[in-house]
Amino acid sequence: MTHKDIQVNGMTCGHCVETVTQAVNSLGGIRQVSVDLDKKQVSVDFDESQTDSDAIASKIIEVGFEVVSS
Ligand SMILES: [Cu+2]
Repeated sequence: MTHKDIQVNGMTCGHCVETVTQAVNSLGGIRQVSVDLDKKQVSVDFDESQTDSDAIASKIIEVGFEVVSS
């Protein structure tokens, strides 16, 4: 299991949190997703044999947010 904290710009409310959480959860191999709106941080636990941080970042970008660092 790998843990990754990803900095994401553009999340402003609970709806954004829900959108990002659902998008990341739609990928295979995701174990847990939590979003800290104040820190603009998306924390993900995932199985590195099924996905990677690039795929997660791409998914977040796909639903309309900016990944600052992953
Ligand atoms: Cu929002």
